[in-house]
Amino acid sequence: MTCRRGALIVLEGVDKAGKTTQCNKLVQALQDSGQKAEMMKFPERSTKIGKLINSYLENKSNLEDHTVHLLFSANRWELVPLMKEKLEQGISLVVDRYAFSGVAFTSAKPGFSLDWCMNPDMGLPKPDLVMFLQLSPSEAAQRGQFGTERYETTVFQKVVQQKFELLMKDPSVKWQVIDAARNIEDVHADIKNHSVDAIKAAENEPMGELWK
Ligand code: NYM
Repeated sequence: MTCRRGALIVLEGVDKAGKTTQCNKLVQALQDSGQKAEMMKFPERSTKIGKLINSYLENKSNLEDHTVHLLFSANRWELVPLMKEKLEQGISLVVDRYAFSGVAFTSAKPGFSLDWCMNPDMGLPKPDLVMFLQLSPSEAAQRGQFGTERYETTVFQKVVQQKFELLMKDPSVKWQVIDAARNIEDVHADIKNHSVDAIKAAENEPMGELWK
């Protein structure tokens, strides 16, 4: 008997929405209930491409805007063989940011269309579920100061939020909006329920290709 594939579950949202905390809690909860699950995050800063991105985000180097967009995409593509291998082994992947962050952040810069930004990520493994952790800019501000990385300003994040809203109109992607203003445990319970359903549904479905 062939093994059932794992599900590709993505968490997206503006900065401070609690994505990383919730990804960690979800992986732990899935493992505790006997499911095979692992976490991944993008950008994956440990690869050669990831190191270029890291230095850019930390303002230690400057990269031309199109160039850095393509590097973020290349950083996803370089991990596709590993992602597919794990999914085929029945491991569900919980991913902290994916192509949607790629498009939302670059298209928030002047002169970048959504279409141009989506192109390089077309054909990536398609998530079985994308949960968008919704948090208003004022609620995000109450969670403390932004860090010192590039893009971490309230003005830029507001535009990023609008770009995410445009992406969420695409019915070819299974979006689920999660109210991230609630306490950590309530948000987690919600995320876990949606994930368990997605894992069950994915077992019987072939892997799709994003935006194709
Ligand atoms: N980011 C992330 C992009 O601009 N493009 C992408 O494709 C991805 C995946 O990098 N501000 C931005 C969003 C974040 C930053 O932050 C990565 P973190 O804290 O590592 O998630």
